[in-house]
Amino acid sequence: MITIHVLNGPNLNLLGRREPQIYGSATLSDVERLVREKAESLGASVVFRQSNHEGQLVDWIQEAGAQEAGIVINAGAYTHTSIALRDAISGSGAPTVEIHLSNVHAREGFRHRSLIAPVSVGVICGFGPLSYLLGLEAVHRVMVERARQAVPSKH
Ligand code: CA2
Repeated sequence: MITIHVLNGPNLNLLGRREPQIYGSATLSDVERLVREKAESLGASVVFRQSNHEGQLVDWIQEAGAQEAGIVINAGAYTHTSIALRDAISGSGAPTVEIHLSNVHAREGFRHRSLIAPVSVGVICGFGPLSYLLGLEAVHRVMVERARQAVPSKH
């Protein structure tokens, strides 16, 4: 079974409780419920986690890689600063989709740069909680396709 780790970075535990004009009113638990429903419809297993600590996120990325799982990551502000997360993603070999609730390109200049985008399969931003579901579907499709290509053809 395909397993996807959905990882959330700093301050995302506050979702739905502060700055609803930017991030909406859904809490992280609401997002987790939607993600679990989507994973079930895909027939995938999901691990959903949040940490405010960079090293913890590095450990979880390594864990996903060791389990040959995929990753959907909203790295929060670490997206724009963390070489450690970038190295962890690239070293893990896990297909990774970077996601954001907000459209980071319509916001402050410092949010336009992502250190993890170049080592991710792709980036989805600006769709609120739907970004998580699109990210889940995208990484699932990539993993199904990679598994199909790994099976030797009969022809
Ligand atoms: O749009 C996103 O998903 C972000 O990853 C959210 C990060 C921000 O630093 C990124 O540039 C874009 C911030 C997450 C903090 O979320 C809060 C939620 C509610 C109240 C305060 C912060």
